[in-house]
Amino acid sequence: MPRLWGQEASGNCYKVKLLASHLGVPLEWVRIDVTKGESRTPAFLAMSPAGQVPLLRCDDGSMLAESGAILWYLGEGTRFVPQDKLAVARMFQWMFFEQYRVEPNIATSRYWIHLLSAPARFRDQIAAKRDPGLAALAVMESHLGHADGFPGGALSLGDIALYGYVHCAEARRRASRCGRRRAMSRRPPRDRAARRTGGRKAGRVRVDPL
Ligand SMILES: N[C@@H](CCC(=O)N[C@@H](CS)C(=O)NCC(=O)O)C(=O)O
Repeated sequence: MPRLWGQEASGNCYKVKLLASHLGVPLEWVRIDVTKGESRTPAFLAMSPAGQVPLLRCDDGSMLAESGAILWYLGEGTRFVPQDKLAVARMFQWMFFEQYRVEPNIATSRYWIHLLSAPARFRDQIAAKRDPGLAALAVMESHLGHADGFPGGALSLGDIALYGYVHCAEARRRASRCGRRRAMSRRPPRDRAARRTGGRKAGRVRVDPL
């Protein structure tokens, strides 16, 4: 069974759990507390050079980091990847957009506010992220004026990638259609395997609004 190192409140980890849940792929969940430096230990860095979660150990023992790469690894050849070459490229267009415009603004603010619980300490940084974060949401909203997803059509890895953080952004109403809520609202089920291994708390990912 693939093993996923992650932290519940991380949208990057949530993306992977959400896709795995849709696909019925069981994941063994190993909880890492990045706020306590658990992703920067020598042992973890040996598996993940950037010292970040999510980190996937594939069935053959290979390690894979970066949420987008993991989504592709799990999703390739499934209904979450379009058949048409241009549609695949457009799916990647939105996945790269997520990493460059959404994740650096919305995810980092969320990290300071909710994981570190230190909004006052990071007040200036959070303020600096607000306009670019809203601008990213506006780009998405504009796209949704003429499409029903990212890129549109059947649910794709682009929808999953963007849903990871946008669904819990403060201005989430702006992108309320992102990922077509009804289909996306399915949350990962409890990870019984992870509960068996080491008693670490796993299961339903709870993501609070930013
Ligand atoms: N681009 C990466 C970002 C991963 C990332 O930022 N992970 C955070 C948690 S959401 C982390 O591990 N932070 C701990 C650290 O950087 O030390 C992805 O999409 O997976």
